Amino acid sequence: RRTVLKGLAAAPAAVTLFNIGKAQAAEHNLRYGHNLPLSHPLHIRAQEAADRIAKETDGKVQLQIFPSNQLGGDTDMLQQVRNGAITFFTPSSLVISTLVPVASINAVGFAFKDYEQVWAAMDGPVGDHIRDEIKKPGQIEALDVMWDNGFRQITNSGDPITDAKDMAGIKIRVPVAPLMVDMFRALDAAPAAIQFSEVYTALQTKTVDAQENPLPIISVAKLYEVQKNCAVSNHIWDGYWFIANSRQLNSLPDDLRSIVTTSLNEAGKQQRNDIKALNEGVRAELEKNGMTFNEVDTESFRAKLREAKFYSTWKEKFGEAAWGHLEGVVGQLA
Ligand code: X2X
Repeated sequence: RRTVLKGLAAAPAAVTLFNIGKAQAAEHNLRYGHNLPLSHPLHIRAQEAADRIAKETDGKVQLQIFPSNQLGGDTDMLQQVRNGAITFFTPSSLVISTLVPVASINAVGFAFKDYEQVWAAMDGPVGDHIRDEIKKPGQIEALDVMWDNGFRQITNSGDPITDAKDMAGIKIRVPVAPLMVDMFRALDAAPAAIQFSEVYTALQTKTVDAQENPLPIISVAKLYEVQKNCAVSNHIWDGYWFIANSRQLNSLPDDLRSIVTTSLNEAGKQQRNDIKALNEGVRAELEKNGMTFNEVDTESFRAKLREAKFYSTWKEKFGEAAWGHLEGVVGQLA
């Protein structure tokens, strides 16, 4: 509760000149919280959408963005979007899986070969299935376009990780998601579920030795300052659902709601391109900042997961329907 009040009282991070010009009170103030620094494409594109919304609604709708966990950690923001303290939140598939378990199905180890498969699944049957589950309890819903987080890579500060056996005993931070804890336990690591807001400090103080995230996040969150190696594991793909509080979204007049959702969905499509481009370019920047990259024997990881019955366990948890949708796109898993 304290963090909510603190966050809402704070000035918006990026008040644009346009919004200052439109100083008269908006009729609809929408609040959006997320967990990433200002320099991440998710924030940049969302801010562009906010500017477009203000302009196209003649200032009637203001989308105020609270980046960088200003409103609290992911668990707090998930609660806030459910109870209407905020209108929007972008949890990753992992973060929302604490509420909607099937949402972590895209994070089954080594499910996707490339982005073509990712978007075929998430803009298709897998995404539809998850979207329905998100909506079921009646509090929140996901906008049509999912935003990208990326393929996740493992960083650490000890010896480089090149094979699954190198994971044994490694203290690794994972997002607060049962699937992630289970997957890294299956690899004989010692996973610790920690919210993103605490990751830099956890690495700096050596509470954990390792973490895993897409390269754009490793860059914007400056994790290269507290990590030495990056193993290019591509072990899972992760994305952000653009979640709305249903009551607030649907209480907007149709014309205004349409501007809001169209602006956000189109920004999401552009954000996907940004991440793709960054994935290709950011490695050189991270190397300049002292990180060393190495390839990994991904087959050793898959074999270890199979052996630990990771795939069969999670197939049962997610259910035949969801698993079938995923295999329909990526082929037989495991
Ligand atoms: O917490 C993470 O690692 C992050 C930023 O990737 C997510 O939001 C899942």
